[in-house]
Amino acid sequence: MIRRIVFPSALILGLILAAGLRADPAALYAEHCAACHGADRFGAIGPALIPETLGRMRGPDLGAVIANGRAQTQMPAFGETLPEAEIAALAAFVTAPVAEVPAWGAAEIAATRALNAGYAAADAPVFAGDPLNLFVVVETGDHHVSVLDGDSFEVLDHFPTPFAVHGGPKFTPDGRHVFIMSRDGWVQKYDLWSLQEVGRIRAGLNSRNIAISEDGRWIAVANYLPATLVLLDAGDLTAARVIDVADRDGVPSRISAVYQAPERQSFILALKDAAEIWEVSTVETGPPVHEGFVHSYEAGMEEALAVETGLFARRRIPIDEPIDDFFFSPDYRFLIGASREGGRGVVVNLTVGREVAELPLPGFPHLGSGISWIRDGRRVMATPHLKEAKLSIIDMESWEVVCTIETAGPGFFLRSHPESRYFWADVFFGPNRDAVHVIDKQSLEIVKTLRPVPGATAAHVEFDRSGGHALLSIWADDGAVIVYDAHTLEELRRIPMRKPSGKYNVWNKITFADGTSH
Ligand code: DHE
Repeated sequence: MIRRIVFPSALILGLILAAGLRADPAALYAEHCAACHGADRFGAIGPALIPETLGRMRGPDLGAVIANGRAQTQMPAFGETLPEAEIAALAAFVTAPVAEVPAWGAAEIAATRALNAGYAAADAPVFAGDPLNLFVVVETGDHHVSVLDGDSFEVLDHFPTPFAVHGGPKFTPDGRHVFIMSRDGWVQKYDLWSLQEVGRIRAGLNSRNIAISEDGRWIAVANYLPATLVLLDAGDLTAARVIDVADRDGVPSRISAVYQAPERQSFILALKDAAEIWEVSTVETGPPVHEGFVHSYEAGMEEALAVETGLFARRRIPIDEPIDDFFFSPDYRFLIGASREGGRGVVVNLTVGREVAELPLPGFPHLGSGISWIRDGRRVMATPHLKEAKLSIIDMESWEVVCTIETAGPGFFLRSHPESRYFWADVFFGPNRDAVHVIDKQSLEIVKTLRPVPGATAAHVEFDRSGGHALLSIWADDGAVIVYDAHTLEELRRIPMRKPSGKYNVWNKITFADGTSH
């Protein structure tokens, strides 16, 4: 019989203390974990065991995973073989910072590149449905992705991903290939016509997100560990360039996130540990040199900030404070950013390269989940707040917060579609995390609050290509994707899934439809 052990976190320290010197966690790690998770804890056939990844994982506590194993993975249960104190010591050991980050440059990255030997590119989709109305659904419960036909809602494929996928997958402009990133820095390429993995490569040790260039040729990987921006060839997954990310004084910085700016043919990224935004060209002609931007540079900085030329040329835009999270105007002239703790947002004109407005945004705004649409002839955007039960609606011409909408709790994701009169806002935190608000885009009134599975987190919505259906995730191990009629808001069907998180419609993503994420 399997012994199920649950570790209330308060017990862990006591157990370690009680174990005294008996449990040498480094020796325990070397004996029981290193073969799969790497001697340096940065992963091997198993995921990296470092605080940068583990601290962000939702799910059972670490002691319980070590004791009980992970279903449907090679992670065994140690509850029968190790005393509780040793399990607690191991859990503490793998959540402590790692003293030394291994080198992860072009050679190390190249050594991880693994192409699928069985992959055969199909000449046409191997299924009958509309290839541009597919959904890619990330199932975090079993570390798989399901490919869903957006008309019949049939699951066309269910394939394994690297451990702990985070952020939105990125699609080639023709919608044929999708790139998926894990927190451990793996980038997986999948062919949506052949329904097969093409290959994967580990571009970082702990990564933030990825972006694809406007022409579909390059994938930018934003890393926390090490502090690099890696440019992959989207065709064969080779690393074309590894750029060390450091401020103008040479101090390394993590990247908050990177996005494609299609109108500018560039990637835009913000540095997390330095007050700089970078624009990296994705065309041979280098970055667009906009009249006026140079004047924003401080005196004496010209040399450090000299404009580079050619493919991947970088332009630095100095700002007042580092930003964690950001959003763009649809023409990519303006970046709206915030440091989550700062209580204020800033608007940066990317063309002239300087801050042009400030916004009062307390309560950890989650601008990365922002959406925008036209209301009364003016473009507005909405952002949730991770620590306040409200949404802020911002006028994108005057840069004023025009109103806030009270919600049943702090939310995480927003979604809409050009053909929908509503936007959907989940309540991700607190006792009402099973609720989702449907809000009229013009009146800004909550027209309905759905609570499809009382007690279970309901979050992240995506529309189909036509805007006629909205799909909502129930984030539970025996969860589901629920399909709603997006006009009547009636539930139509439930598709069982293992803790589905984000889902992404090919058409909405490749057309940058108003209401979807980047
Ligand atoms: Fe995310 C997207 C940052 C925690 C699920 N999240 C993003 C993006 C950023 C970001 C910058 C946009 C990247 C992109 O799509 O290219 N996320 C952060 C954080 O800073 C935060 C708060 C802390 C952290 O862990 O890093 C955070 N995110 C989470 C979670 O805990 C979530 C709910 C579960 C998980 O998988 O880790 C989560 N984040 C998501 C999802 C998206 C995302 C599903 C894509 C949304 C979309 O519709 O595009």
